[in-house]
Amino acid sequence: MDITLTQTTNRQWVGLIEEYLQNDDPIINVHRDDTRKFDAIFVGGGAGGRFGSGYLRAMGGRQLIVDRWPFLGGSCPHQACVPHHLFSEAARELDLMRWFSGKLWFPDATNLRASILQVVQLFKSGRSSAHAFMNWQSKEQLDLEYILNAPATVIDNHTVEVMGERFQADNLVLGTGAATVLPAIPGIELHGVYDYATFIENLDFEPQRCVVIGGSKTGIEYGSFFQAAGCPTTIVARKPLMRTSSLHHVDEDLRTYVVDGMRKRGMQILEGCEPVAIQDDGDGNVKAVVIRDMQTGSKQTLPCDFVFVGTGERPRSEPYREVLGVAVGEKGEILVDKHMRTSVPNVYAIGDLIGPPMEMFKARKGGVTAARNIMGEEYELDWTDYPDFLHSTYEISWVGLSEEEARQRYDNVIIIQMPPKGVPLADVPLPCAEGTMLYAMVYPELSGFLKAVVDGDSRRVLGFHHVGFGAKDAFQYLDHLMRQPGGITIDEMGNMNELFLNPEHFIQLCRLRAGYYDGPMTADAITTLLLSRDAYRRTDFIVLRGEGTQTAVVAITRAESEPLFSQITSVEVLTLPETCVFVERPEIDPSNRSALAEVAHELGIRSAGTLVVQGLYDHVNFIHHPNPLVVRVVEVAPPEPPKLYGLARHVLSYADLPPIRLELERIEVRDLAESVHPLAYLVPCRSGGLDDLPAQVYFLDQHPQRHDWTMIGCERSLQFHRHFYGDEPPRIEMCPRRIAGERAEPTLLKCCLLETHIEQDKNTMVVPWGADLAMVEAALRKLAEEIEYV
Ligand code: FAD
Ligand code: COM
Repeated sequence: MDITLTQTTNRQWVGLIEEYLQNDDPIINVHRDDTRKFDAIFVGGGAGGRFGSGYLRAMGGRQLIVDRWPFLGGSCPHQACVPHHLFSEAARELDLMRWFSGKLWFPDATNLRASILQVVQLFKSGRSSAHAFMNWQSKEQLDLEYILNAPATVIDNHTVEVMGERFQADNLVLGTGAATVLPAIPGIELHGVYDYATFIENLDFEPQRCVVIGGSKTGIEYGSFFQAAGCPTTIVARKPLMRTSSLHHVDEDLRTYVVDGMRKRGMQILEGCEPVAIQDDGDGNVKAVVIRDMQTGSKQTLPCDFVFVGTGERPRSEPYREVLGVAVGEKGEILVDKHMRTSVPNVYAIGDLIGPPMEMFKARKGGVTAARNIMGEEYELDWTDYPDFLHSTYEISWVGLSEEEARQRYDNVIIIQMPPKGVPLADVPLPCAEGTMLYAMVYPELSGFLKAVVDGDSRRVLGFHHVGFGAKDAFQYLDHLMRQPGGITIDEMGNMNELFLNPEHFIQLCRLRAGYYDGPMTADAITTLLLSRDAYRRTDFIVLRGEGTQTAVVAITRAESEPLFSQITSVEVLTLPETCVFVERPEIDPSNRSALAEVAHELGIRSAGTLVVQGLYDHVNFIHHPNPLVVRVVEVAPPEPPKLYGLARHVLSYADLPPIRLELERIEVRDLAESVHPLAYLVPCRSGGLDDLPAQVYFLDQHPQRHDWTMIGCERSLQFHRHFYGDEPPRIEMCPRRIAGERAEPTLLKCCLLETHIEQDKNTMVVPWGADLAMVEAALRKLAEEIEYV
């Protein structure tokens, strides 16, 4: 049938396609009166061929598509993406019904069984309208020339034969796609064994029990649909699900969420196993699948009446190898350069025919790339990195690096994850948004998963990973933004005007997580931020530095204490910038509480404030609500500094004590001396500065000749005097203990009557006159016993 001169409508096309699916006549739409040679013949009018043709035509070239089917668009609308999305939507609906069985407005779904056959038939009865649109649009809107329902045979690199007629072109673009390679096992030909294409074309019974062979995307997607429909399903896969070589950048946490979720819904997943045979029930129907554990070699028989082969597809390259001699790779994929040129001049190849990734974006962009180069443009396509997705009963999308990959390449990887690592899934009803709101309220553990992977140094987004619904679109834009020069930073993301509730909750939150904190210094913002982060197992407090010297301090608890890092589970904001002071004091040891208390005192920070010090070795520590124990040190002077005070300060520089601030109460020996006017003075020992008193000074420790002196000393000196000279001179009391009297406030002083031990006198600690550091430390510790500190 030649429709070249007919103005077609979508409705006409539906009828035509239905009719031509049943016969072998070609549908011809070729401008015979156009004398120009074709710039390119597209062999295969799938996504690659159709998009390439459209682009070439728009660039002013002449093209011809030849397809064996009576419609354009290829496998996508006929047997692949479109039915896949229908089945996945059905799976999502059915899954919801099962979880909510008998709840709210949901009917009892205990015995719910959806007909798989009916959904397949629904698709088959509707797909022609999508096909029709492809044909109509290609002809009436894009002005493409095509011959449909006619297989093409390539004769040479310029010639294609269709239904006995030869067409010439400057170039050929091969885009005939891929097909499932069925495993070569006994029973593969039995009734009841299907791949994605035959499942749609040939299913003629209602499956009761299914075995999916292969863990490909299709295996996971269709298997999830069968299980949700009420057909118990087992997936048999050689590798762990989602760890097949055709999927890259799969994050392990995301994978765990997905695969655990499938098991939670009753699917049996047998990884590390391969099929050995499919058993016949005696009537040519499937009875069971025999599988073998690849490690142990043990066999298992899985009864079923339905086998779905989801082992992935292989390019259909044989004819081109034979006729044109194009170079192919290990799996039969036609090898092309970034222009989509094959090894044969003027022959291009695109789409699934050139191997993985077998995705629409590559087919369409490949076709466009071939067209642009054919039309004289130098244009390259790099398909090595791309966003990806699949369905279980969820929509699962990811782009960029997984956490593991990022950690291998970057030092400062920041993870924003929902539910956070280590927190029970049921504790966090996030990410709730499109399609997960009901789950969030009733089954929080089913409300999805998301993860953002960020480079904390550059603040660039490295990867996003999502399980839920409705994020797929956002991911293709995220991919685009991430591929801009310099990528996209979380700060740029934070500037987006969100259409909230959106499944990508991390858009705003991610700003709060990466390194330097430039989010709001509010308790809510900080709490939200930290609850989505991990902390090192020894971290109990976090100091957040904002703009300038803005500083906040929080206390945290972690989910676990064993792993190196675990999720922060609670946050107590101790202080915000209004009450927190940050200083750099390189000479201060910030691990020394008393030193921190001293700086706080010096800066006038009292018990309502907080001081954060960046000190020795750039270490950072803080003192919160400084309220050090104030100890009065009553001590005679000289020497300078008074000895006990000097010892106590020394002790505070190293001992693990609560914050203590020393206040010196000097007993000035000179003042004592000047209170009397003797002929001479006798002082206990030669302490610096006491030799120029108003009268002659003698030192008791030198045992001088007896003079008419007045002694400045304590009880022990008097005992010495009695011992040396047999009498008692006039004496001015110098004993700190006596002078201090009874004290209410914590006091440290010394007494020469003590020799080997320290004494406590209510709040006063008394050490021997010749006390060492250990004794002073013990005295201070005793005074601090009642003090609570961190
Ligand atoms: P095809 O679309 O397969 O087109 C090849 C065309 O060549 C067909 O029209 C065929 O009739 C024609 N042809 C073959 N031999 C001849 C011949 N000798 N003469 C003339 N014509 C011939 N990708 C996504 O991005 N998203 C999805 O959701 C998605 N879901 C999928 C679900 C399933 C079950 C499968 C199997 C794949 C899915 N894919 C998906 C992948 C996607 O369908 C393919 O990557 C894409 O369709 C490939 O396009 P293509 O043009 O290379 O090949
Ligand atoms: C989409 C088919 S189903 S195509 O990519 O528009 O040709």
